[in-house]
Amino acid sequence: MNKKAQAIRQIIHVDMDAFYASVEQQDNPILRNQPVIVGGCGDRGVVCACSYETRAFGVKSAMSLAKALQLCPKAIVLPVRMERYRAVSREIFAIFDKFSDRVEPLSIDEAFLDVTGCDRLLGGPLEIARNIRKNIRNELGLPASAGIAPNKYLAKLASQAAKPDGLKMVLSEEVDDFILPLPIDALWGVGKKGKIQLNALGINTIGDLRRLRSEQLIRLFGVNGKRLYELAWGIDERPVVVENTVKSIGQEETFPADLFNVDTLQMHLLRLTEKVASRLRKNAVLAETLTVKVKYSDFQQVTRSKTIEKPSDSVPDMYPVAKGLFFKTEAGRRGIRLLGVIAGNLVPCETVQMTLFEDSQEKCKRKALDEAVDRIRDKYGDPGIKRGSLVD
Ligand code: DCP
Ligand code: CA
Ligand code: CA
Repeated sequence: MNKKAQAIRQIIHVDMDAFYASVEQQDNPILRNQPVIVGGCGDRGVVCACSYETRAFGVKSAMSLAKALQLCPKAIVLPVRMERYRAVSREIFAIFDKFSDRVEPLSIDEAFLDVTGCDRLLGGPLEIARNIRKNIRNELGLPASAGIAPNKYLAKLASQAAKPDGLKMVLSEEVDDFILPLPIDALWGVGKKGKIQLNALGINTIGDLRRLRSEQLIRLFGVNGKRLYELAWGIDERPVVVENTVKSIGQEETFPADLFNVDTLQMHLLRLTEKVASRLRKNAVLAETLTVKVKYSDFQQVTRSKTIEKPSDSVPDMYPVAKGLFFKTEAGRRGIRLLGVIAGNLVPCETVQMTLFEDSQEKCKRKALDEAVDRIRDKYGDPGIKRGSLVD
């Protein structure tokens, strides 16, 4: 582990406070200082965002609206205006870009900035973070919290600790004081299940977790154990990855002879879907939409697209959608010379990391299978592996 390299990095994490709710309060002054809930979000009746005025009552995001209104009957519930939040998000990222050319978006309302070595031009990290928050406040009227630390993980914990509307810097020598008392679910990857598992072992804080050796954690949590061990020691070597400008990932194939046979075409469709899924995983992104592209014998081209229920990088989620789209074409009735699968509306797969231990066993198995296929493909090229359960 290269601790030296870690110590000299300066990472800022900025995360907007109660983002959707704050935008609503900013756009409509009547709502300011009022308990505001933004709800709906695909699933009926769920809290997407809740202003800090509601949090005193115990309202949280992902809670049912019914429960939230029980806790905070005076809350004003507003519908989601996704377009507006996306537009504000673009303005926030434009501000980030003014302060660093090393910006990694993590979601609609947060990013990491690597400001290592920026001191002379823009001031030290503290000054940069202050100015970013000031800019966001002055230009957009919105509250943001920021954390500064030697790595991404600690910077994110720091911004969390600074909320709402605050700034916190954790110096290398302060890392232990900062993280040891934190509950273990402050560690990336420890969700509800992981917490229960660890609590059962008498491990409640990150400090407690330090008592376990790396091997013990690996025995308990497999590959994730190593990562937990490092995080418990405040180690996180992941670099800030500048925005992936990839907007879609697609894979297509032109056949040597036009294909009429639907079964053969489905085998190709599965193979193409596997390749796309594999590339999604490598890029740490999830697809929100899938498109199947078909070129008929006469070169006429059609595409069929659909939004996937939950953004995914997994073949068992993606293939049934791809198949549905495929059957919306004239496959079987007309010869097909080209078939393609395209994943679009890519979103960072942060949420997947965050719920490492939340996943149902089934999902873990699928993921393990997906990753095994990735490894074989890396080693031997296209494996020709077929998932029995997916092929008719
Ligand atoms: N969001 C959502 N559904 C969730 C969680 C979040 O739709 N289950 C949306 C609404 C949030 C936005 O994403 O405003 C950002 O999510 P955050 O987790 O950053 O939460 P907030 O910004 O709302 O609050 P905080 O101040 O805790 O960051
Ligand atoms: Ca936020
Ligand atoms: Ca966020």
